[in-house]
Amino acid sequence: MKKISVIDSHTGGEPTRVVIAGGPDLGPGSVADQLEVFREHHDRFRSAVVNEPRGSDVLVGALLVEPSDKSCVCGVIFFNNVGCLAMCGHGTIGLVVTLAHRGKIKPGEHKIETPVGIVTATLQESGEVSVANVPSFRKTKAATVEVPGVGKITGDVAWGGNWFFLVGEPGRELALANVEALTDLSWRIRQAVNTQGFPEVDHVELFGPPQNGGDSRNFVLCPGKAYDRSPCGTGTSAKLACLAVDGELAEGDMWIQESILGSKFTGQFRWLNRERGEVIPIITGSAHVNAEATLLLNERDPFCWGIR
Ligand code: PYC
Repeated sequence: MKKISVIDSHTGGEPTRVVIAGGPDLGPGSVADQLEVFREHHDRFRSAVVNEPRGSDVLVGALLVEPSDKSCVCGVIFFNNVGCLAMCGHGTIGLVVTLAHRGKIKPGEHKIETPVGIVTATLQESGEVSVANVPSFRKTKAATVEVPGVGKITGDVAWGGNWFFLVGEPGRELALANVEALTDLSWRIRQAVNTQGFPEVDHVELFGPPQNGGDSRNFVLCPGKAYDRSPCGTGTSAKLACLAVDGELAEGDMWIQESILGSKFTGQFRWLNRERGEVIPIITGSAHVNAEATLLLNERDPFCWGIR
């Protein structure tokens, strides 16, 4: 019987499961190198941790690994129901709150190595966490794609630690009652975007007017077809990069992004390279630990490695 120790939390409603013991040995190297080993040799471990019957399509896993940069408190590989994520904003906030819950860190600044770069998380005395994310930028403004069954949809392609297609006017109200329609629309958009020039896009982000005191509400569809219950840290980062280059938000000003649930992240940015349109987004939010558990993997269980 294999045992895996995990701590669960949620950030604005979006769950994170941090693997604190029992993970595979990924060998030496950077977290990007370790991600390749994880992808190549340990995909069933990923599935066992996040997929049914122990998890769900919504759950994001966070495997703690050795950082190659020793100034970092840890390295992390994020994963979901279908594969690995380059970065995860809500997951980083969940990870920091989990490390604090375990007494591993105190309020202050903590660097974390991800496969796409080092992020700096600040745990505040209040328990809130601010994440200075990886450099973010817009690749393409106003790309129009033909979406079968829908028509032409225009959006921006931007990187915020994952690749996003951001649609400002999706033509549907961003309300929980519309989740099925929003999921169907976003999935169609993603397929059209991927086949019509942007194969790298893995998340679709729809925007609408705020309903809970923020600046905007979003609906984010993740690569495994689950929607993000939080405002999505990497999605908010991609949005900040677009706002910055369009001159719609000034350096240091606050942008409050609501999720489809109404939970909020506060975003700000600082310029990294104004000519190239590169910003460092800073995303602030809160997470709550809600379980400490040991997962049991018994090879005699037909669904030991998850339902995939
Ligand atoms: O917060 O960056 C994020 C995220 C990505 C996928 C789910 N959450």
